[in-house]
Amino acid sequence: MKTILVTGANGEIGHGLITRLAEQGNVRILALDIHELDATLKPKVHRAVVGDILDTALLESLSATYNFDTIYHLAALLSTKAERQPVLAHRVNVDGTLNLLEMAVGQSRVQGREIKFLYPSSIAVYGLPDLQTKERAGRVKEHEWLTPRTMYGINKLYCEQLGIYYAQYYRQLDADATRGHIDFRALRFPGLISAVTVPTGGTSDYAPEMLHAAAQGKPYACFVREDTRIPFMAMPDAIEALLQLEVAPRPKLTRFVYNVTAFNPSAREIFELVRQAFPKAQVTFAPDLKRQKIVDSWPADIDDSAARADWGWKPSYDFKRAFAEYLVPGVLQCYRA
Ligand code: AKB
Repeated sequence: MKTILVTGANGEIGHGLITRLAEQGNVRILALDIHELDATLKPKVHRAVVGDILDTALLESLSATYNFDTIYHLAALLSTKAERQPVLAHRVNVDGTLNLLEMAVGQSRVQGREIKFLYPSSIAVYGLPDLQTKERAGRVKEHEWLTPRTMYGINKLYCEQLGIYYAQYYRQLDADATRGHIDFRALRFPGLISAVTVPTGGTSDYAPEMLHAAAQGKPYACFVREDTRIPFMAMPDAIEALLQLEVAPRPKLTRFVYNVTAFNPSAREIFELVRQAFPKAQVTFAPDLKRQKIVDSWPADIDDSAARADWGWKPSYDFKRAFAEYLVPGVLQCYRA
C-alpha cells in the first residue's frame, strides 16, 4: 500500500486526483488543505488535515507520523489571485513549495529511499512580449520564452528549478548519506476545464466559467477577446498525465519538466461549442484589458512532443470530444435540479 500526500487537496486538480487515486485502490491518501475537505472526498481519503503548507510544525508532525511514497504538491495561488496578492502568492507558492521539498528530503533520509515529488507547473512560466511574437512563436517548447510576466508564472518557474535543485544538487557539498533523494517530476499544464468544479483565481478561467454559467442558465461576460487563444485540457486528461508521469520509469525521462496539452481553441470557438450544447447561452465579450494582457503573454500552443516520446503522453480528449463526451454531460449532471 502506497502512502500519498496531496496538498491543495480541495482544489480542482485535488478533486480529480483523489477520486482517481481512490479508484485505483491500494493507496493511503493524506489530504492537506487550508480549507475543510469536501464531504464527497472525505470517504476517499485516509485522513483529511486542515492546515497550511506554511506551518512547518504541522508538516513536521505529518512527516513524523507517515512514511510518504509520493507527494503531489498541488497547493498554489493561481495567476489572477497571485497578481492581487503578490506577497502572499510568493509565500504560498514558493515558501510553501520549499517547505514541502524540505519535508520530502527529510522523509527520504529517514526512509532511506527516494521520494517522488509531483509538481503541477503551468503555461504561465512562458511570457511572450506581444501578440505578433505570440503568433510567430507557434508551439512553444519547454526551453523557449521563459520570461514570465506574472507573480504566479515566476513562482512556478522558480519552483521547477528548486525541484530540479533538490533532485540533483541538494547539499552537493555534504557527505552523500545526509543528502536525501527526491525524484522530482513536473508538468506544465495548460488551462484546465473540469465538468464538476469551477476554478478560482486563474486567468484561463474564462473557458470553464463560460461553460458552467451556460449550464446554469446564467449570463456570462467573457473577460478576454474572442480571438484569444491559449492551450487547454479536460481535467480527466490532466489527472491521467499526473498519474502516468508518476509511474514512468525514471531512466525513460529525459527531463524534469514536461509540457502537456490537448487543444487550443480561441475564446470564440469555445463559445461556439458552449452555444451548440446550450443554445440559450448568454455570453458577451467584455475584455478586461489587464487580464487580457496576461493571457496574451501565454503561448497560443505548446509543444508536448517530449512527454509523448518519453512516457507515452497522449490526451484522450480533443476539443470536440472533450465537450461532447465529458464536459457537456458532466455539467448537465452537475446542475440537474
Ligand atoms: C491560471 O489561469 O492561473 C491557471 C494556469 C494557466 O496555470 N489556470
